[in-house]
Amino acid sequence: MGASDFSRLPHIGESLLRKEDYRFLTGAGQYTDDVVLAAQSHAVFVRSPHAHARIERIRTDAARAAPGVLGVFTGADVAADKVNGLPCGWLITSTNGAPMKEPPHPILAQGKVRYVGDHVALVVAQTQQQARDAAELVEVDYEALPAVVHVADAAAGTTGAVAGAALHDIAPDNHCFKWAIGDRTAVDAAFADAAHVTRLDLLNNRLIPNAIEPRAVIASYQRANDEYTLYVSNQNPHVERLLMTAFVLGLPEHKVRVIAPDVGGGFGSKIFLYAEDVCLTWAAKKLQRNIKWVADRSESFLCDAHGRDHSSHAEMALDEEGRFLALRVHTDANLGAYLSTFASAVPTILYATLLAGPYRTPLVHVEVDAWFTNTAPVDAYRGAGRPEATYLLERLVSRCAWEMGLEQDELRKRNFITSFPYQTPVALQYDIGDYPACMAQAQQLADVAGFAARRAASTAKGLLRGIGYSSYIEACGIAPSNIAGALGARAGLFECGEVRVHPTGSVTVFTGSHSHGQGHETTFAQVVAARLGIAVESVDIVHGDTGRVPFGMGTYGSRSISVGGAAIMKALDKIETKAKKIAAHLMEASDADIDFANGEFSVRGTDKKIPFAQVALTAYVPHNYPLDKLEPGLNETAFYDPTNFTFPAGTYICEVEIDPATGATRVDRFTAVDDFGTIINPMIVEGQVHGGVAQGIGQALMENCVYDRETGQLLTGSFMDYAMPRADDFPDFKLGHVCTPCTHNSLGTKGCGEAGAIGSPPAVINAVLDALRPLGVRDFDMPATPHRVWQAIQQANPSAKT
Ligand code: MCN
Repeated sequence: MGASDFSRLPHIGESLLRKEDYRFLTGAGQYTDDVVLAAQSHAVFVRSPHAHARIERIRTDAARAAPGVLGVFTGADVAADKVNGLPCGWLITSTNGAPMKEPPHPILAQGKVRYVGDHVALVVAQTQQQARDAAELVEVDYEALPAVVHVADAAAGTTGAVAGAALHDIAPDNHCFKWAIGDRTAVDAAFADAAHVTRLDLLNNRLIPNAIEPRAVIASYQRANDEYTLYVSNQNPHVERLLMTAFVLGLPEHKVRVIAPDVGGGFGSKIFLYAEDVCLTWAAKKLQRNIKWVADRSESFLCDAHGRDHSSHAEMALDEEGRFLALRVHTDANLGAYLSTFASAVPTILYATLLAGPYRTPLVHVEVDAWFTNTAPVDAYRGAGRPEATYLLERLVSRCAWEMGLEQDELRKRNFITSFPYQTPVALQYDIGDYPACMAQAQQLADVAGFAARRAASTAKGLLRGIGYSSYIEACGIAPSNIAGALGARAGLFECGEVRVHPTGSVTVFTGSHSHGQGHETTFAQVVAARLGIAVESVDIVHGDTGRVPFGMGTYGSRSISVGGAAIMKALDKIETKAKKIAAHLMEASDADIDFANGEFSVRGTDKKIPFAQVALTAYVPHNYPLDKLEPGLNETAFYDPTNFTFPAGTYICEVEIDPATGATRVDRFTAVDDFGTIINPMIVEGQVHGGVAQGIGQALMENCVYDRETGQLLTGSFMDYAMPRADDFPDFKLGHVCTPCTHNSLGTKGCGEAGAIGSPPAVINAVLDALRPLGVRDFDMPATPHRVWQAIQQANPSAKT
C-alpha cells in the first residue's frame, strides 16, 4: 500500500485518546522501581567527590562488616573478572586518517576518577538504607589532580595552568578527534569573493536531562538455567543487551533477557549502556541475589549523560542580494570524561550534516574538534546534534539579515530550497519539503502584521519587544544501515515488527521501538487497525522486552513511526498477502481477484465477501484450507531498513517582552508550523511539539549546567540550581502543519518527537536579540536569564544603568 492510500484510511489523522493513559493516570503503570523480586537486595554506588584524582587506596573492610551487607566491589574486582569497559557505538575517523581516541571506560574506576560522580565502588545490602550506610564506610584515598571542564581549557591539559589535567594516557592532549566535512578549498574561495561576510561566535549551553523517572535497574540471575533478567529504565533494550553481552560481560546473548517496562521519559538519556546496569548484572551472579538500584535525583544530575556543550565559530558568505554562497564552521565539542554510547556521532554525523539547513547554500565546510574534560559524559539529548546545528545556523542567518538591513523572514525566503530531491553539500539528500509554505503559515498564525503595534504597546509600558525566527530542518530515522556503517556506525539502523493475528481476529503487535511517553500503544494500534479494518481496541502493542519482541533497535532520533511503523506495515503486507490466499480458497476464487478493504475480503466483480475475523479463524482452524500450499497460522515478522532519513522541517516564530530594569524575559507568543508528513494522531503530535518547544524554551531561557572551572564540581546539581521550565513560563503555543508526505516510507510520515526542541532555541534568542538590538546588544549566549539579559543591557549601553 502506498503512502497516499494509507493516509486516507480510517483512524489515520484521528486524535484518538491515548490507550496507555488509563493505567498511567490511575497509578497502574509498572515502572522499574515498581517491580519487586523475591529476596531483592539493594545497590548503592560510592562515587567520586573529585573531578580528577588518582585513587591511592580503597578500604572496604568496614563496609563489608556493616549490617546487612552482601557484597562490596571495586575496580580491582571488575578487573580480576576481566569485565570489559563500556563501548562507544560510533567510530569517527580523524581528518588525518587516525581513528578517534577510545580510552577505556571501566564500569568501576581503575586507578583514576575522571569526573565528580564517577563510579568507584558498588555496595550491595539487604536494604537500601543498609547499603547507603555501608557506602559511607568505604574509605578512598585520593590524590587530587588538576581538572579541566571547558573545551577552551582541555587542550591546555598538558601545559600551563592546568598541567596534569590529561584525563587519559591514550589522549595526552585531551583531544579525541578532529573531523571535517565539505570542500574547504572551494569554501575559502567563495569567501574571498563574497560581497558580505557575517561572523558569529556562540556557545550551545550544556544541559542535564531530567526525565520524571530517574534511571533504575533490577538484575536477577537464575542459577538453574544460567540466565539473567534485567529490568531497566531504558529506551532500547535489545541494544542494551547486545552491548552488554557482546562487548562488556562476554555472556551469550540468549541467556540475558532485558525488560524495559513503563519508562517515565528518557529524552535520549536512557539510550545508553550505563555502568550501573552492567555492575548490577555482573554482581547478581556473584552474589546469587536479585539486586535493585534506583538513582536518586542528585545521582541523575551527576551521572546521566549530559547534552549539547558546543563552542563554535561560524561564518556566512553572501552576495549583494543576500544569497548564501558558503558557510564555514569550526566547533569544539565537549565529550566529557569518557565516550558514552553515541557521543562521537552527535557533534559530527548528527550535527554537521544538518548545517545546510533548509537553504540553498552551495558550499559548506565544517570542522569539529572533540575534547575530553573532567565532566559527566555528553551524549544524545532530545535532538542530538540537530538542535546545535539549527541554533548555530538560525542565529547566523538572523544576524546576516540584520547586518544587511533585511528582515529576518526576507533573507530566509530568498534562500529556501524549493525543488526536490535536493542534494546538500554535506552528504544529506532531502526528499521533499515546502519551506516557504511553513514560513507563510507561521507568519499568518503569529500575526506578524500586528507586531509593530504590539511593539509600540510594549514600548509605551517601558518594555522591550522582539520577534525571532527560526526555520529548521532535521533528519530523523537515521539510515540506511550500510551507509551509516560506512560512516562509522557500529550498529544496524533497521527496525523489526511482528504482527500476530489471533484466531478471533484481534491482533498483538511486537515492535522493536520503545515508548516512554510518545504514545506508541495508541498510534501504532491506529496504523494496524486502519490497515486491517478492525477496531483500535482489538490491537495491543508490546514493546520493551527482549523475551517477547523478536529484535529491535529502540527509540531515539524520532524514528519510531517512520521506521518501526514501516516495519509493522511490511509485516501487515505479508499478513494481507497470506490472508488473501486463505480468503480466495474460502470463496473459491483466484488470489488475484481478491480485494481487501474496510476489514473485508471480496471477490472482484461479485458480491462475495467475508470478514477479516473469518479468515483469521480459518488460519488457526484449517479444516477448509489449502494445507498443501499454505502453512496454517497468521503471524508475520518484518525487518525494515529505510533508504533515507525523513526530513521534518518548519518555521517557528517567537515574540518576547523584556523588562529592561530587571532583564526578565517573557515569551509572549510562540508559533510553530511543522511538516511531519502524514500525521497519524494530531493530538499526540501536538503533545510532542509542546514538550519539545518547552524543552527548547527551557534551554533558551533558564536551563544551564555549570561546573566550577577550577575544581570541576557540579554547581548546578539540583533543581535549586538548575532551573526547569514550568507550564506558567509559556504562553499558549500556536501550532500549524504543512504536509509533504515522506517519499520513501509506506506511511508518508516524518518524525515529530524532537522538532520542538530543535527549532525553538534560536527563535527565542533571535527574539531576545531583536528586542535588545536598539540598545546596542549585538550578541548573546543562552540562557537568557534575567541576570544575563540585564548584564547585556548594561554592557552594551552603560547609560541604561538603573
Ligand atoms: N507521530 C504521528 N505522526 C507523525 C509522526 C509521529 O502520529 N507524522 C506519532 C508517533 O506515532 C508517536 C509520536 O508521534 O506516537 C512520536 O513519534 P516519532 O516522531 O516517531 O518519535 P519516537 O516515537 O521515535 O520518539 C522519540 C522522540 C525522541 S528522539 C525524544 S528524545 C523524545 C521524544 O520522542 N523523548 C520523549 N518525545 C518524548 N516524549 C516523552 N513524553 N518522553 C520522552 O522521553
